[in-house]
Amino acid sequence: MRLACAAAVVTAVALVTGSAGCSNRDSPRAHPKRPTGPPVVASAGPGGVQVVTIEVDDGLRFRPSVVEMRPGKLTIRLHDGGTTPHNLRFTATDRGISNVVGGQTREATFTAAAPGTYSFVCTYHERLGMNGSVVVR
Ligand SMILES: [Cu+2]
Repeated sequence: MRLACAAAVVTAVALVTGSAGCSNRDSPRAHPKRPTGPPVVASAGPGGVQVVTIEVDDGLRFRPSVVEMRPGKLTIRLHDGGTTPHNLRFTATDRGISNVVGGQTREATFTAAAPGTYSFVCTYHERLGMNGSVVVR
């Protein structure tokens, strides 16, 4: 299984580097996956790229936390409606979307050619169960 980053388009905000606040002291196993609702099917966008918006806020959850798509390209728009910074990182590839906070939206387009489940986390709040997955059918 492979999830490749095809392109990254960022809204007009400063590029944030690094991952301050990340800690691996606690095992993620202590906080199992808890879907925040039913899976959401990514919608068809321009050029055959599938699109989904994932909302985050001070509740420390991805909504939706499970996204379903067909094999192909998926643009994820990560919108933070709160004041807590978040990011999104696919655990198998270390690719994802860097910090959003305070009303910002960042998006990136990924290619998932093969069916499978691709897990992602917010690296800041992984230990608190902030995780999700893209299911390619
Ligand atoms: Cu977070």
